[in-house]
Amino acid sequence: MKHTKNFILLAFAALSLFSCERENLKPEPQQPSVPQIILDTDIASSTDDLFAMQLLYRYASQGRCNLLGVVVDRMGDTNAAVADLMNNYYGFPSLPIGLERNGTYERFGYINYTPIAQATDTNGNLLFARTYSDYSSLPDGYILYRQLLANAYDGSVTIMLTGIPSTIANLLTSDADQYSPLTGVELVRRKVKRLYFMATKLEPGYEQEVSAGYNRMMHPEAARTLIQLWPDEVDVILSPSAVGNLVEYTPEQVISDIDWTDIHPIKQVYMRYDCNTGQRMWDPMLPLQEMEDDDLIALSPRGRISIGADIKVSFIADPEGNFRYQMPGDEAWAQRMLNLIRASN
Ligand SMILES: [Ca+2]
Repeated sequence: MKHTKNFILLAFAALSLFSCERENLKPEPQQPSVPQIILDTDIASSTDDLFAMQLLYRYASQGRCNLLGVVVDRMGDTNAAVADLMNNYYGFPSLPIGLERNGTYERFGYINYTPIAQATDTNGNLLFARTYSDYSSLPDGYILYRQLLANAYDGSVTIMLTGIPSTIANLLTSDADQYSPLTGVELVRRKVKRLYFMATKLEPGYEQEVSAGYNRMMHPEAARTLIQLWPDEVDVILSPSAVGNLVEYTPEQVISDIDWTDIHPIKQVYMRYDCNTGQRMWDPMLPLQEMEDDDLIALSPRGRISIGADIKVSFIADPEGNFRYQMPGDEAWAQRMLNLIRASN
């Protein structure tokens, strides 16, 4: 009996040794081969967010990137509904959506998208399919960030912030929760590869801003939190308004380019609203930089950013710095950028 017991114990020991060895042989999890992207959008400030989204859906459909989720950083269920119908229209009905509930609501530049979200066909059915009927069930934007980052490979996530920095600020000030034992800052430090932020009025030769850009003015405290808490180890690429300013997609051209249907969310926006408001293709500069050739949009040398009491930022050149900003191109460059946006329709 004793012998049998010893034999069983030995067998167990051998088995556990074997499984330890198997554990050691297990390959390291592979880094994803394509960019893993979270879009953080104010969606109803101007129409350029819609084109940034359209580009991302197209790249994702071609397998060139993976969309992890959409964060709607402007408050309001209608804005979440527009993100939802965009996800559905472009073939991503399961893409998670998070909604800001402690940020900016109706400030200047706000487009009320209710007629798009509620548009119906002649039978009274919604013109654009949606996944959700009740947007109160969506997680807060910063909670979605925490879920997505907790599940991502280390150093793998690219964030594209084409809107107001309130949700990122809420992420950065968040504490450990059921999704991760890490604070928001630690989650960003560990999981995020790069942040793109459509912001600033920095231009070559202007190392100090002349005025804070729109996205930061929408929530100055959040802008300060982002710049002060963002980890030095994680790269940031700013897209100053001077870059997108050069790329104009006129409302007439948008409508005539989408000539095969009227049932298209961007075309519906252009058919129902006066979009001739001086807006330019600012936000698409983020996906274009990430997904197209490296030399498509020139970048400044590396540096650091400091933020003053007036939330204007100064750029201090530093080869070890984690901030760079995009540089505007010439007329031929602007045409090339516009063509890439038009090709995504
Ligand atoms: Ca925007």
